[in-house]
Amino acid sequence: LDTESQSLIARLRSGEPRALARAISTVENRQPGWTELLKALFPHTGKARVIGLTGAPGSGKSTLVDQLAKHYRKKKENQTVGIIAVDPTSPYTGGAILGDRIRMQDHHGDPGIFIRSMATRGSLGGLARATADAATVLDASGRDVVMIETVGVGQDEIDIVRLADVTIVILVPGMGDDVQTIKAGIMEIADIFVINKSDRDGAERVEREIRTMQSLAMRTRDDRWTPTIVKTVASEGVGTEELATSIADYEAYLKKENLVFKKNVENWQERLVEMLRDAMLEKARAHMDGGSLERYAAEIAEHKRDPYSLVEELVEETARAVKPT
Ligand SMILES: Nc1nc2c(ncn2[C@@H]2O[C@H](COP(=O)(O)OP(=O)(O)OP(=O)(O)O)[C@@H](O)[C@H]2O)c(=O)[nH]1
Ligand SMILES: [Mg+2]
Repeated sequence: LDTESQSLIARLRSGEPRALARAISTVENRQPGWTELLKALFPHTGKARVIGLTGAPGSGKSTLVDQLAKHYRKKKENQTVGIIAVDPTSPYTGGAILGDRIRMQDHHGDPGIFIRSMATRGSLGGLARATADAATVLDASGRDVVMIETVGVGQDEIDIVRLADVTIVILVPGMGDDVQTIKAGIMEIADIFVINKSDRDGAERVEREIRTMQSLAMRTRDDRWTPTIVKTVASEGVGTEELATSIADYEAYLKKENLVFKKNVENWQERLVEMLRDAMLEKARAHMDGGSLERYAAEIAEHKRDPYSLVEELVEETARAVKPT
């Protein structure tokens, strides 16, 4: 590592927000030295509690994250918090992105809360990778709690929350947001359900639906935990304490059942596959000039060659090229 990187790491480890922002940008944008940086930071990770929050656009994720952040700051240990808000870039919620940024300025002035928004859909290495790497940097910087907010819409989100120690799925009453319409995949990842906007009619109904779904579940979870349900009114701070207690309860449960390590191994297994896939693909691409992929695709579409032999050839070529001489 050059002296500049070393000094960046030292400043980051002492909690300096500017160093933190710079390091996250470096890994997020895959700037020169990003892997070296992550390699150097990895030994300092594994201490932060990572909490993932997901839910439909406008369900109150940011408001809830905000409340939790305040809670952890005040709570006995005066914990430091890092927040990653994965921006919804879908045009439907375009207006909400700006709203997020403004609302989250709330903590400005408290260096104990660091907020970063990621708008990197389609970036090199993918959104899930970028988010995971940003979380690694926050962890290494000594943040006690890392919260990741993401809109619960698809596989990307499931991949993102998978790296969390605790996953919270936020539902709201009404608005066709009933349990039935929520993607099954999203419902399954919840360790805790939050019914936010409980000041509205229908919170009881959502709770009943979750209970019904739980009683009908085809199989019990591997960890045998029954996800808790917490009702909140995030905009008023109602239910924040109870949610924090539920989070702590689940963490205590994992510890008591010796499941923390197991969960970590499972997470890493998935992430390793992804990292390997990325790295291999990158190597393969390095052997093709920019236009090759498009040209190959055209040849296949025209039935001039078959994709199966092509992939075999490319894999062999790449393997030959990376073999040490
Ligand atoms: N009535 C009511 N409004 C709430 C509650 N919690 C949040 N809101 C409001 O709902 C709106 C959306 O809240 P956000 O926290 O931005 O929601 P979000 O899920 O982060 O939204 P995106 O990031 O755009 O997906 C804001 O106007 C909040 O003030 C609640 O418990 N009750
Ligand atoms: Mg938000």
